[in-house]
Amino acid sequence: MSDVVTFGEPMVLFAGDRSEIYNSDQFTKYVAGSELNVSIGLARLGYDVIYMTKLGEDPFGHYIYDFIKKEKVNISHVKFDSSHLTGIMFKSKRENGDPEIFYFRKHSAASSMNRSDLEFVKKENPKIIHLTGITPAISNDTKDATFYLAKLAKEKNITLTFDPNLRPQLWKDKTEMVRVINDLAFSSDVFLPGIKEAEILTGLSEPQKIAQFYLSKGVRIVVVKLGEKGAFVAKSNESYFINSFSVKVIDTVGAGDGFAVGIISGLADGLSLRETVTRANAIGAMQVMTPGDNDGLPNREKLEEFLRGVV
Ligand code: KDG
Repeated sequence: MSDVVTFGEPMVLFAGDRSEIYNSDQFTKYVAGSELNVSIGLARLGYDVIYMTKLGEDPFGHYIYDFIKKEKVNISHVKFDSSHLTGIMFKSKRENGDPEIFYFRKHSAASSMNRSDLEFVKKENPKIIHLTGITPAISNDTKDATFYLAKLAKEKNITLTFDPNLRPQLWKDKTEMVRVINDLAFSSDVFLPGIKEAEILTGLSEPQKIAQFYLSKGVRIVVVKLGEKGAFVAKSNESYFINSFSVKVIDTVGAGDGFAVGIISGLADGLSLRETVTRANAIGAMQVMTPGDNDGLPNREKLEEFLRGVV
């Protein structure tokens, strides 16, 4: 029995040296992908994480495979696909705010994943399944597979954590994005929207009202991420704000994945909700201090040092 199962699309990331991709001359190679970032973060904390994906039979697919292997993520279900390519992502370098993002991922190997690739999860029976709103956006097959895992989590009483990770550029239209993401959110146990995402999904702007909306749909724990202001957390009998950590931001991408690592690991370690969200804020903060999408995710020692204020 593994601790966590997740699946999604990993990409080779080329991070440019200027504030626009157009003007960048030098690009540094990293590996990206929300669910992969979460898997890496959890593996660094010592969890047994199964990450499922499909990679192209190309240099980038092999590069990603070797990268994940080194991180000790369980990749026994990862497949290579010789008829599709590995996805690629570009991002610019911004001093302030979110970078510009551009993808080459249409018809990628990962977008050809379907529910039959996830049959193994039934036998695996993990404690937690983690899903994001990116995977259902990349193809109809991956959308179906995402709903399949959400249903399986319900049937087998597996905790489902869900990060909406809205990527409007991957959806046909906003109405479909909101409908699909809310359907998945309503079936999750722990929902992790950013405040701007939650505004798009609900039309509400106050964290308390947003949390109440999802709790009334059956979600057990709602954590609204507020960036520099920390997070608002709510479940049936408790709700409060938790402050963030003040750090020097190098790049904001991957903060939400770091946050999810803190939530999932806190739940798995049996921490209180307050301690769990504090850990989530800490890992999110550690991630934004680095240029890649997962290079700031800590091991236990670094996390404890950070929490003690040593760093
Ligand atoms: O959450 C960080 C991700 O945005 C990044 O690593 C790439 O998965 C990614 C995406 O689809 O944007």
